[in-house]
Amino acid sequence: MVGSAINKIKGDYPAYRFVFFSSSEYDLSSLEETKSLFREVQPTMVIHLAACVGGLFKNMHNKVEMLEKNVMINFNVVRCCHEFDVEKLVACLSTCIFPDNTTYPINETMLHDGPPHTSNDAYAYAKRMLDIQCQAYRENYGSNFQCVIPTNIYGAHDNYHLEDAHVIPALIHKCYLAKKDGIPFVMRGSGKPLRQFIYAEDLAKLMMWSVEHNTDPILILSVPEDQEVSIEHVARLIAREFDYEHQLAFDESFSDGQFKKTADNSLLASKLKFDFVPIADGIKRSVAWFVENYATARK
Ligand code: GFB
Repeated sequence: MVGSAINKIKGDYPAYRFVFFSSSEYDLSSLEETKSLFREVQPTMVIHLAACVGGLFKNMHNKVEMLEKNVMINFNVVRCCHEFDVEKLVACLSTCIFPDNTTYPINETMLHDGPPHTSNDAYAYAKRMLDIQCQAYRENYGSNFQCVIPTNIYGAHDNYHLEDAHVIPALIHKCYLAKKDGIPFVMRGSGKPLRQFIYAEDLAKLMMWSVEHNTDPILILSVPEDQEVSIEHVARLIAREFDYEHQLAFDESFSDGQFKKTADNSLLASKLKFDFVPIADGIKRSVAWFVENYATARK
């Protein structure tokens, strides 16, 4: 999803030759395959987006894979960035890796101040190790290896798998099917948890800004705190796009996961004035993309 968003805006960066590839071409959990990719591409800069990701329910039920696959991918990519003299690495974490029992809003200094939420602790520790690995290379070799920390991402080219997807693509797919079959549109949990959502195309622009200008070792890439919304609000925005809000139902037998992970974006805001796509507009575009690309969308 984020790679596709960067691919969409690459024309705005004529100074760079962009090389994109997917996990079907190179398995980055293999050191040999990672080396052959670096040998072939000889990258100057790397935006590291490769990861085994998923929503709350995938994280809760696939902890071994979320830990081991991500640790191996990150180990190989960062190591190869060093061995192939990459000038700058921008690696991607997530705000779910911050401590769960903390004060809000969370900022870049609080990353390792306590355990993450149990629902995604395996994924969170794998991503925390990516920060530690980049830090180790900075200290030992002066490597220009940085990490950016987006909040929940959504947009076109998402993964719409009904069980493994993040909340927005999962609900877009569920509302699409519910309307088609004339049945209730069921949202999981209470709808009370709060999230900050960043539109993938906004994140793509901020990633490129980070490549060109960011000097901080870790940087939160998020909408401001006052744009935090409830899961119920998101479900209603999606249902309205399908003219199906009257059929919205809640299944509170499912977990709510972490109640909130409110992120402070003031470090980013101190460097860059950025107009984020409002959530209602982003959801309208995401629903339109899914309906148009239903046949080929990942699901
Ligand atoms: O995006 P999401 O799955 O993950 O959102 P997290 C979960 C919230 O949406 C919970 C509610 O409060 C769920 O109860 N929800 C309601 C649903 N209906 C659904 C549904 O059909 N599917 C899903 N998935 N949720 C993830 C981390 O946490 O955040 C990942 O586990 C990653 O590792 C991601 O960091 C950004 O926001 O809770």
